[in-house]
Amino acid sequence: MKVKIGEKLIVVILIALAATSGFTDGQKHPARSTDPYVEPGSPLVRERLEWFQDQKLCLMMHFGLYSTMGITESWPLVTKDAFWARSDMEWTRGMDDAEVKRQYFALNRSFNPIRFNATDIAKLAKRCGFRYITFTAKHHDGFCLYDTKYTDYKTTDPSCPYSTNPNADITKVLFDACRAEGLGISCYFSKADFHNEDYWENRGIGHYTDRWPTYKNGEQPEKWARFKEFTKNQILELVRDYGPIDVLWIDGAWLFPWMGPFDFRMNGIAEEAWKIRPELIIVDRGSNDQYMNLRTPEQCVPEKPLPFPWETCITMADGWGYHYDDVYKSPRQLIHLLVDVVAKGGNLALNVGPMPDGRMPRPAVERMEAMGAWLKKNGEAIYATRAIEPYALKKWRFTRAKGGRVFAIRLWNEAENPRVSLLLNVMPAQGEVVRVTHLATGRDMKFTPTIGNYERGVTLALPPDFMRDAYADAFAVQFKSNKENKK
Ligand code: FHN
Repeated sequence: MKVKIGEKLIVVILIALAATSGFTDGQKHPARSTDPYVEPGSPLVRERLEWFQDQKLCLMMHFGLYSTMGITESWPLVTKDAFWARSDMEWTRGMDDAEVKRQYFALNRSFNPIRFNATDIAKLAKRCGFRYITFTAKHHDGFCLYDTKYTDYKTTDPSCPYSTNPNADITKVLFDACRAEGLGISCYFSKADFHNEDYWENRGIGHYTDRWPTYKNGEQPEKWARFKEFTKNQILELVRDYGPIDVLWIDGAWLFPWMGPFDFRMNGIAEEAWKIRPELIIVDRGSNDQYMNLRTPEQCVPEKPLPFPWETCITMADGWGYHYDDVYKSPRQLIHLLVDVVAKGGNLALNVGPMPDGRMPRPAVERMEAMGAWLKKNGEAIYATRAIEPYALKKWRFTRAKGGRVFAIRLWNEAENPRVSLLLNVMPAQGEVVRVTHLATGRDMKFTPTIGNYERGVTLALPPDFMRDAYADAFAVQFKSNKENKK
C-alpha cells in the first residue's frame, strides 16, 4: 500500500524525535550526559582504558532477527513505540498487536545467514583500519547469537535453521576470527530481554508493552529476582566462555531509577566479571558509577573534548540493523566524523548492519575501504593520539600524539582545490611554527607566517604537483615550544 507523502512525513518526524531523544519526558540518558565520571578503582582497568583510547575506530555490528526482514531492531515489540518502530513493517498495518509480536518472535525459525563469514568480516575490518569490533550477542528481543545455556531462544537451538551451520555460534566464531586478526573485542549485551517471561509476562503478548517489565516494580519480586539471576548468568557466561573480551557493553540503559521504575545495577555482576578478567572495561550504559568505565554517547558527537574516556556509536546508514533501502553516509562524512571525534579525544564505533544472508552490504564495504585507504596515509594523526587545545580552528582539526607530536588535519569540502597556497590556522598560544610535514607524502612544506585581520597562522606554499586528498590532509606541525615534535 503506497504511503501518502503526508503520512510518511509525520512518521519521519516522529522517528526523528524518538530516535534523537530515545527517552520520554526529557529523561536524561547518562550515556550522553556529562555527569561526573567515576574513575575505575582498578589500575588494570585504568591501564586498559589507555589501550582503548589508542584504538579510535570500532566496527559496531547489529545483527539479529530484525536483519532477516530489514526492520528496526527489537523496538517493534514495544507497543508504545509501534508508531515509529513498525513504520517499515507495512504488512502489519491494522494487525493485532499480539500477532505482530508473535510474528517478530517467530523470526528465529527463518534466521539462516548462511553467507556469514567471520574471517571475511574480520579481515575487512582489519584492512580498513578498524581496531576493534562491537557485536550484538543479544539485543532487547532476547534472541541470543551465541550458545547460551540459559535459554533455547538462540542461533544454536534446533528451532533455528542456522543451528546446523558450523558458524551457528556466531559470537564465538566472530570473536575468534577478530582476535586472530589482532582486533579488540567489545561484546554488546542487552540487560532488557523482551522474550524472557520474567521480564515481559507471556512475552508481552496481550500486554500494552513499554520498555520496562509488564509488571510494576515490587509487584512480582520473584520474577524480577529470577530475571536478574538469568541476566547475571548470561553476562558471566559471555565473559568466561567467549573471552578474552576487552569491553562488556551493556545496553538497556533505562533500568535505573533516574530513567524509570526499575533499578538493575551491575553491582555483584561486575565484581564476578572482574574475577574472570580483571582488566575488563565495563560499560553499564545509563549508570554513572564505577561500572560505567567509559561514556557512550550515541548518534551524536559531543561539542567539545570530554575529560574522560568516551566512545560514540553512530550508524553508517539509517538504522542499527540492515534495511533494504538504507542510505549510507558518504566517505567524506565518515572520515570527517572520525577526525572530529578523535580531535575531541573520543573513539568512533561506526555501526553496520550485516545483510540477512550474513554478508556486509556493498555500500558499507566501499566506505570502509575508503576509510582504510585514508588511514593508511594519515593514521599517524589518528591512532594513539589525544585531544589538544585548540582541537579545532576553522576547517582544521588538531590531535596530539602521546610523545607530543602535534597534527593538523584539514577537512576538505568537495569544491575546494587549492593549487598555490593553503592557510594553516594557528593561535598564538600554540607557539611559533618551525616545521610542517605533509603526512601523505612525507614532504616538508615551505611556509610564511600570516597575520590577517580575520585569520592568522602560516601560509603553506603548495608545490606544483600538490594534489589534495579527496577528503582530508594531515600535517605534522612542529612548534618552537614543542621539542618532541621531531620525526
Ligand atoms: O535501544 C538500543 C538501540 O536499539 C541500539 O541498540 C542502540 C545502539 O547503541 N542502543 C539502544 C538505544 O540507546
